[in-house]
Amino acid sequence: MRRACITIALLIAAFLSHPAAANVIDVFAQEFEFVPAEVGIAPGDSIRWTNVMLATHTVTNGTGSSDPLAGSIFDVILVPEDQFAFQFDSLGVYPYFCRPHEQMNMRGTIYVSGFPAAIEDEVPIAPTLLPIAPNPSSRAASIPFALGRAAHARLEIFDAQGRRVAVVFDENTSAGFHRREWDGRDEAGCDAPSGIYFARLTAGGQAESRRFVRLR
Ligand SMILES: [Cu+2]
Repeated sequence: MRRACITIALLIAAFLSHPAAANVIDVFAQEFEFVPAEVGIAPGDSIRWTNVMLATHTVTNGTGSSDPLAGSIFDVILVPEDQFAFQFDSLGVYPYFCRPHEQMNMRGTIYVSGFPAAIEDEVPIAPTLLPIAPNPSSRAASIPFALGRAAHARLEIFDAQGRRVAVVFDENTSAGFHRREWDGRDEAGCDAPSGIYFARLTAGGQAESRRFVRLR
């Protein structure tokens, strides 16, 4: 009897916690910025903030500490490696900020729209490359990046002379955080030599580059 009750409770819990097509989108506290800073989602989607810095941050709704509504919906302290997820059920625009780094303009905005296609255009694609690891790398290099909204994106590797060495990917990419590996091989499949390289992420006509070193 008790087991049946637990089973039914679990089924109800699973049903309630599983609204149709809800997504979880990652935002990272990275280099005193929220990345991506602007995210468009649909009602029922969740944002999951992760602090990948060694500093402590907060995720506080509102436009700043002078905002009378600051912290009224969420106000969470994230120590290094902490995560906080929040499900946005209601339509609206939700600005938020980090209390300790408000003066550094550490802010973001979540757009919750019932018409994702309409609001999508208002959210910048803002292709952002995050620090490549390991750096220097001897074999594969892990390249983290983020997009503010879904877009066709291309990630290329160039050498110090500006020659393209490899195309890591070139495809439609969802909003949020991603991580791709460059296996260290050039377009001919040969191991690229030691040296300075640049990863370049291009999306929506914008490009961002990040330097890294390869040591074999
Ligand atoms: Cu902060």
